[in-house]
Amino acid sequence: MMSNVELKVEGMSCNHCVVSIEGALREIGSKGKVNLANDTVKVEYDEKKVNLEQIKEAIEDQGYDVL
Ligand SMILES: [Cu+2]
Repeated sequence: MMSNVELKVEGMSCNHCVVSIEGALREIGSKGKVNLANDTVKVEYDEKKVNLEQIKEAIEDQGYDVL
């Protein structure tokens, strides 16, 4: 069962941010899509493999704040 969440993320400004965040989410086995226009990241993930806390940590580890 796949879950979807949309997170508000502070500090994203350019394509480097998109690549960093989407890559970090891929590494933990989820699929992220950054939207720079409204500062959000949509994440699709399998709750059996990864939880929301890990998703937030992966983004924060790249240097961004999850609101
Ligand atoms: Cu950037």
